[in-house]
Amino acid sequence: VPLEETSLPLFFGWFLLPSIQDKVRCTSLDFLKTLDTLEAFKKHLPDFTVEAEKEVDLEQYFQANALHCTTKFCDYGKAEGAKEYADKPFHQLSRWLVSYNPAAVKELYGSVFELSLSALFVTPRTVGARVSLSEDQLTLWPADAEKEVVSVVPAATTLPAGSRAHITLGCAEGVEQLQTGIDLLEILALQQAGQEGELVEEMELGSLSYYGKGRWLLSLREPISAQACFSSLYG
Ligand code: 2AM
Repeated sequence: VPLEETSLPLFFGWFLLPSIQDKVRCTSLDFLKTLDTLEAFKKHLPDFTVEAEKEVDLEQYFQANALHCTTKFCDYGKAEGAKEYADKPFHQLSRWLVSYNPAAVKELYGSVFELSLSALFVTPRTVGARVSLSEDQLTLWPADAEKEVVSVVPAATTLPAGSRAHITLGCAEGVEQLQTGIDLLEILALQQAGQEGELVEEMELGSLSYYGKGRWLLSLREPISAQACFSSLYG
C-alpha cells in the first residue's frame, strides 16, 4: 500500500538495525552494572530511591521493544502537527519550486541513516541514549519537538532543534512514554544554564557526571555509530 493511502502511524522514527541493537543493549547493561558498583552512586542512592517508585528493568524493556529514536509521535493522526510533519517539504525552498519539493518523510522513508549516540543517561524514571543529529537528519526532525514540552521543561524552547532526540532504553513501570525525552531535556537545560554537573568518575566509556535528583549522564568518549532505518510503527 503506498504511503499516501495509509493513515498516519503511531509514530515515525529511526529503527536501529538488529546488530547495532545488540551492541547498544550490551553497552547500556554494562554501564548500569558498573554504575551500581560505584561509591558515588551509592552515596546518591537516597536521591534515586526517593524519586523512583518502581525500578527500571532494562532487560524486560529490551524484550518488548525495538530500539528506536522517535522523530514524530503521530498517534494515528490524533497528535498535534502529525499531518504537517508527514507533509513537511524536503527543502525550505521558494514557493515556485514546490512541485519539485516532495515531503521529506515520503522521500526518506525506508532509507538507512547513521545515527550518533553521544551519551547515556539514567534517572529514577528512565534510561536512554542521547542522539546527536546531523544537519541531514534534522530534515526529519519536527520543528516543534522541543517546544512541545515547555510546560514541563521551560528552558526547552531555548535549546537547539534536535536536543530531545534519544533512544529509550528503559522506563520504570507506570512512567509515561514521553518521559525519556523530558529527562534528557532537563539535563541539557542544566548544562545550558552553566551547571556542568558534578564530574564523578572517568570511566572506560567516558566521563560520568551527576546532575542531582538521581540524574546521571555518561558522555561517551567515542560516540556509538548506529545504523538505523527511517520508518514508522503502526503498532
Ligand atoms: P520515546 O520516544 O521516548 O521512546 C511509542 O509510544 C513511541 O512514541 C515511544 O517511543 C515513545 O517514547 C514515543 N512517544 C509516546 N508518546 C509521545 C509523545 N506524547 N511525544 C513524543 N513521543 C512520544
